[in-house]
Amino acid sequence: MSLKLDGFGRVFNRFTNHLIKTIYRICCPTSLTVRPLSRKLRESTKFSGETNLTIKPVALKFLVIPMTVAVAACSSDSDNNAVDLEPPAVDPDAMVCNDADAVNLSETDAGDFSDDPASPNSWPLGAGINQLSASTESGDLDYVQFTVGNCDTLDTITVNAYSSDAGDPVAFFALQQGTSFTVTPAEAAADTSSLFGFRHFGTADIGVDVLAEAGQAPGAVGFTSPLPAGDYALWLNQTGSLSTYTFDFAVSRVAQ
Ligand SMILES: [Ca+2]
Repeated sequence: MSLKLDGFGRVFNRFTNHLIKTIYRICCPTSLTVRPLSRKLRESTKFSGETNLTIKPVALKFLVIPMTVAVAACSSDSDNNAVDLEPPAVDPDAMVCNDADAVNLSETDAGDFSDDPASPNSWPLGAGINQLSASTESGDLDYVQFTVGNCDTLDTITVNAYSSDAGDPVAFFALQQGTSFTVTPAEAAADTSSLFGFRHFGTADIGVDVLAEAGQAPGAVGFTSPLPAGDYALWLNQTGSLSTYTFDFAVSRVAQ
């Protein structure tokens, strides 16, 4: 970025140039060169270069003009040259990384998972393989809310095991973002647009990562795995015979 300054005396030019550069450096990450052309005070102040700015009247000198030029030049640079801004500084006190290890959640230990979408079982994930095990059948809905901690990502959800007493080959799961599930099964059946992702799973999916495909479900909000830190609600459903399932939730932790 280059600006040419015209219309000030020597001392005022130096003062103005310094202010422009200082303010510009605060506003923009790119360098700026300001070159005075004349020491003669004129009725207007002109700047040439990429921005070709003209600012009147000169009575707005000292603070107003340098600030205007710097901000205008910054805006011009941002619009025309797609300036990459520095990422916002992260407050270390506000960003505490999760340090928990993987933890399993099962109906064997916790009892039947919640049937209430507004109050699912809570499951904070840790680094490693977190296993979710339960059984479901017609009339038994399972709702679980899991949390991916700061500095963690949920990379995959792999079907570890699935079996059905009467040979029902598939069950169903869906995801929403947040701490509760807000869509009823009937609403989801009619309109999937409020679901973050969903997928059937069953005997044919042992060893398969169902997270990635759930994010590509037609009509859903959709996502690309891995999932970042945040709260997610899981709805597991089987409209057929009693089926048991185990998922492996694989969580990675970014090195600190
Ligand atoms: Ca259950």
